[in-house]
Parts: sequence; C-alpha cells; structure tokens
Amino acid sequence: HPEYQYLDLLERVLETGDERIDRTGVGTRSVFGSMVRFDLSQGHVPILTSKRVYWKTAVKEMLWFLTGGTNIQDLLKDNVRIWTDWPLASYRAATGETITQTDFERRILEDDAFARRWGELGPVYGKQWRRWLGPDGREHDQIAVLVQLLKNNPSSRRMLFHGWNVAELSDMALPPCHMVYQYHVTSGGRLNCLLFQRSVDLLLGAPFNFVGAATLQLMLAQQSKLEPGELIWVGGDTHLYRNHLDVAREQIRRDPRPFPTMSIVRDVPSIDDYKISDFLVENYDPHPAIQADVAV
Ligand code: UFP
Repeated sequence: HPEYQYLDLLERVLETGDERIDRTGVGTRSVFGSMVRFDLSQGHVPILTSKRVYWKTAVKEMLWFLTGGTNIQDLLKDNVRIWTDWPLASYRAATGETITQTDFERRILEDDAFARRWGELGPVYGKQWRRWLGPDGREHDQIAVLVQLLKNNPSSRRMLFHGWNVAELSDMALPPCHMVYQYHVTSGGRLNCLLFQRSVDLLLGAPFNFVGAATLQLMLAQQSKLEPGELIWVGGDTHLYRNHLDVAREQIRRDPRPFPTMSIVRDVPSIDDYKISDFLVENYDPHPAIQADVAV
C-alpha cells in the first residue's frame, strides 16, 4: 500500500530524527531529505487513511491559492480556519488583547476594515502564483503560463511555478513551505508533478500538502486534456514536533486502507472556475481523526 511510504517516514523520523530546537520553540525530531511517490493514474488520491484527513479543507485552501487571495477573510467565509493562527498571534502581540480565536475570526468576518488591517498574510502563495511582481512593475501569472505550456508545448522542461520570491519573503506571514511545483508530460499524455517542500510538519502539514498537490494536478490535467500520472513529493527538513511524537506512534500502529478516489464531476472551462462542489471523493473509509496542536 502506498501509504506505507508515509508511515515508514513517520517511523524514520521518530527513530533516527535529529533532536533540535526550531523557530517555534516547540522542538522537533527531523530528517533532511525525503520522498514519496503516488500513482494517480487509476483515480486514487493520497488522502491518508491511517487517520481522517479533512480533504475538503485542503481543496478549499488550494482553490483559495488559485484566486490569488492573501487575506484570511476569504478562507473564513469558506469555514477554513487553518491560517488564523498567524494573524491572531500578530494581533495579540500588537495589541496585548487576549482575544479568543473565535472572537477574532468573527471580527474578521463581520468587519471588512478590521479584516484588511489584521487578516492580511502578506504576499503568500496566491500572490506569487498569480501576480509575481517583476522589477518593471508587471505582474506575472505563473499558473496561466503553466496551463498554456501544458497545452501547447508539453515536452517543455520549464513547466513550473515557484513561491519563493526572495525580495518579498520578509513581508509574508510564513514563507512558502510547498515551494516549487514542476510538471512533466509523458509521451502517452500523462501529467506528472514533482513538488519540493522545503519544510514539512509531517503530522499536520504533509497530509494536507499531498491533497492540495493532487487536487491541483487533477485540475491541470483536466485543463490540458491530459490524464493524471504520478505525484512525486520531496521534502527538505522533514520533522515531527515533540508534542506530536506519541500520536505519531499511535498512527504507525494502524493498518492503512485503500486510498479513496477523487474525480472532477464537471467539465470546468478554466483553471479559475473550480468550486469545492466540483470534487467528488468516493470510498474514503479512514481510521479516526488524530487531535494535535499546530506550532505557530
Ligand atoms: N508547514 C507545512 N506545510 C505547509 C505549511 C507549513 O508542513 O503547507 F504552510 C509547516 C512546516 C513547518 C512550519 O513546521 O509549518 C513552517 O515553519 P518554518 O517556516 O520555520 O519552516
């Protein structure tokens, strides 16, 4: 079962990981350099089964990236709370208020001026993917260029997009983790993806990042009239936070079940027109969810 690649990686980090203090102060066990490969050609997608993964949240996040959005208000309207921690931490630090996450999110939703002031993440993923600012002031839509290349020049070795805009890193709430996505089309018309992720929260981040990348691959395949091929995921600093070690051990003891299938149920006219209701996941029968806190 392909999920053993992930479970074996959990085990490798647990057993051989280097113990270190990280930016968040939580501390991690970490290995440098990892790879998993998933075959999407039979319709299966890597939504892990050894715990429940809230795949709709990951798909909604990917659709939000594609809009070019950088404010958590759009995510909260979609009931996605995974980016709230960072603006909430800066709000608390700047004002000294001990506002709860729920109250903060409510204010972001109800008060547009407050959202503009406190909900902005800076030029994170969506901005770089859709509106990378060139030195002449021109904005570059990396996704549109990619779709054109996939359609018109699929043997190109230059089909990639990148989030690591060096000049803007210091303005981002979090510099990109899933950083560069490269695509490759086989002579048989299969679309492969290689994603390089520089930093990996293996318990909470990676399962989401697999879903996001696979979903994007299905969308790009549909747009360019190709069949999905292989998703190759490469991790740089691949780590488990110290407060995730016990739940990771629990997860390793679970036997994975068959991966679900994901399909796009509509002939969507462009990469900008996908909605969450376009994605159908079938036969997802995971083990129970695992509760764990994210390190901010
Ligand atoms: N992280 C992920 N995946 C993501 C994301 C963040 O694993 O999509 F946005 C994790 C990796 C790391 C932390 O634990 O968030 C980022 O911290 P740093 O920038 O110090 O690497």
